[in-house]
Order: sequence, then structure tokens, then C-alpha cells
Amino acid sequence: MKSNLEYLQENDAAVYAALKGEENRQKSGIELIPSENYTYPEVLAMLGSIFTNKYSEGYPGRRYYGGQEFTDQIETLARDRAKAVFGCEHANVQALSGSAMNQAVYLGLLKPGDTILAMDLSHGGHLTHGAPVSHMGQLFNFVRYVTDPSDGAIDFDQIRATALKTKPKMVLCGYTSYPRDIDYQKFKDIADEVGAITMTDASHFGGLVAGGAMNNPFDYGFDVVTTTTHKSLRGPRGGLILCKKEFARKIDKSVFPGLQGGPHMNAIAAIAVTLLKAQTDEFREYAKQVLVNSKTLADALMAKQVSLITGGTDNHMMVIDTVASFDLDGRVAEEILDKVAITTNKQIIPDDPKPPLRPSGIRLGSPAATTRGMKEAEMVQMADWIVESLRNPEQGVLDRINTEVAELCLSFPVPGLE
Ligand code: DSN
Repeated sequence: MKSNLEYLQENDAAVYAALKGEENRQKSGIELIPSENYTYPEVLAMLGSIFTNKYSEGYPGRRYYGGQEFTDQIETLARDRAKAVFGCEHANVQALSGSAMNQAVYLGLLKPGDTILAMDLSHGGHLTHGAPVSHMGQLFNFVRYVTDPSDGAIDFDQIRATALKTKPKMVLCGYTSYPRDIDYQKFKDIADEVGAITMTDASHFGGLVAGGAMNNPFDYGFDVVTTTTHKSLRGPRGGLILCKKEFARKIDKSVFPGLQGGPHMNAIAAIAVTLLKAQTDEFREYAKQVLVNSKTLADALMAKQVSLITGGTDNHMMVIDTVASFDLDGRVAEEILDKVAITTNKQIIPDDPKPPLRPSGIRLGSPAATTRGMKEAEMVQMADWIVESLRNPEQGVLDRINTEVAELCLSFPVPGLE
């Protein structure tokens, strides 16, 4: 019997060639974008499975189409596993990805025009945390907090003062380029003072919470936690909305029928698989090692006089000020590192004077390299390669480093591509 890929190879040479090219890129380069990862072979199997054929509008036991005996099993498993992994009362697993997930929370629990207190984009917040260019930024009254310029840390005095003044209906924490831990208790206390709902967008570090390596906002009484499933959690692209029971009905209605039609049952099957994996000792080890690797990489870079925003990291990521460190903007730094097959992303830094497509930094993270089995020694090596490439980006140097990167990668196979 022919495999799915053999059909593709026979019938669509162009797409097949691009797939093979991407496989080779993933195998022979080092992925340091902190929001990317290598998923499990079982997840790839589910994503390419016949669950994609099925329409399942509604929720288990309450669907608008027949033939749901197996999709109901899958979604129930995914929801129950999400509740077990994150220790919460309710889980919605249908959001198509991170943006839809956060939109569903705002639209389900608040009214247009309501005030939401959230981190400014350039200080680490996400586009969906009310950036003015986003639809949510226009629909709700986002009031933005920024980090303290003296140390780059969250400034709780400023947040409390802003909360008392603006009386937000929701206080939001959880970031995409803030490399420090979050004091959930302080956020909860401020939210309680003004009667606001507490929400964490744990998209980046959801896997580290799941693996017990980072604090869980539910342990501090948070109302809602969202997380994408494809970053540190290592699953398919998707989003989880986790919440207290009192918000369950509103959240479910907001996702469907409020925002989306048919859920992607192939992705939900893959999420179920991911959340079983997240309960294993192996996953807990991985989560711990992500933090060790991140700190090792950050320390090794700083030992070479590289300037990191906030002066280090407590989580899986770090942001290099490439202008201060190498006199290069983030786009040029990203392009140089692409040449040695170390993949990073250009990144705005707090109050960046430069535009987003030519910002002042790059962002690095350890999850994908950790998934491949890389440890402290490889992180130190990575710091050497990054610094040498950015300080001395001559063709001969870049070619040599590119060869060394490819050699290292041979010892660390990508799951699903061994
Ligand atoms: N694109 C994700 C990230 O890289 O942080 C967030 O949407």
C-alpha cells in the first residue's frame, strides 16, 4: 500500500520538493526561535489523519452533525487531559490557534469598550494583547503597562497605580518576549483590589507549567489561562482556554458559535496525544532542561559581553540587544545567523527606536534544541557560534560555522525525521 507521502510525491512534485527542503532545513540547522518546537511523531500522525474529514460543530454530546462517536471520545480525552495537566476546572480545546483563543476570552467575558490592563507589545506583550493595529486593540480599551527602564522588570507600582486609576475589567499577564518569571500573586492582589478578572496568556511557557518547571497561575487563584499547544508544549498548532467553572459556559459559547465554526478534529486528536505526553517523567525532565539550557545559553552569551534585555533569563527565552552588543540591527543579525543555520527572530526591544522589521534585537529560546536532546555543552557552543558569527560575519567564518552546525545536528536527530 502506498503511503500518503508517496501519493504526494507522485502527484505534486512542487509541494513534495518544498516539504523535502523544509525537512532538510529542520534537520541540519539549529532552531532557536523560542516559540517553535519539534512535535511528536504521534502528533504528526494525528494531524495527517482522517479526523480532518469530520465536521463537529458543537461540543461532545451536543453536536450539530451526526457520526460523532469517535470525535466525542477524542475531544473528551483532550479536555480531561488538559484539566489534569493544568489543574483547572474547565478546558476548551477548540480554538484554532493563539489569536482566536485570546479573542474568544475577551469577547466571551467582556463587552466591547471594556478596559483591559495588558503589557505593551514592545515590552513583551503580544499582538493580541491589544496592540493598536489589532482588531481587539480597536474593539476594547486596552491600557498598557511597561517594564521598569532601570532593570527591565515588571513594575508593580506602576501597574497598581494604573489599575486603581483605570479600573480594568481584566488584568492580563503572560508574554512573548519577556524573559523573566511572573509574580502571579502580585497580579492577583491588584486585580482583586479593582474587581478584575485575572488572565494569563501562557502560550510561550505553557509546556513549562505543564511540566512543573514554572509556576502555575491557577495555584494563585487566576480565573483564565490560555496557551497555544505548539510552543513549549510540543503539540500541534492550536489553543487551550483553561478556566474556572464559573466562566466555562461563556468561554464555550464564545469559541463556538461566537467565533468559530467546525473545530479541527485532527488537531484536537493531536492535542489529546500531546497532553498525555505532558504527564510523563520524560516531559518533566525536558521542561526542567529547557530552563537549564536557557540559563546556560544566556550566561555564556553574557560572559562574552553580549547585552541581554533584563540582564538574563528566568524562562526559556532571552532577547539580545544586537545594536548594543554588535552594532547590528536585529534583521541583519537574524540574516547572518540564518547563513550558519542558527534560526532566530528579529525582535523589538522596550521602547525600541527602530521599526519592527528592523528592530534593535533578536530573540532566542531553548525549547526546540532541548527537544533534540541538546544540553549545557551545546548551549555554550551555540553562544560561541552566535558571537563569532555576529562579530566577524565574513564568508569564510560563516561557511566554517555552518559546517560545524551541520555536524553537531547529525548527533541530535529531529523527532519524526530520524
Ligand atoms: N508568533 C508567536 C511568537 O513567536 O511569540 C506569538 O504569536
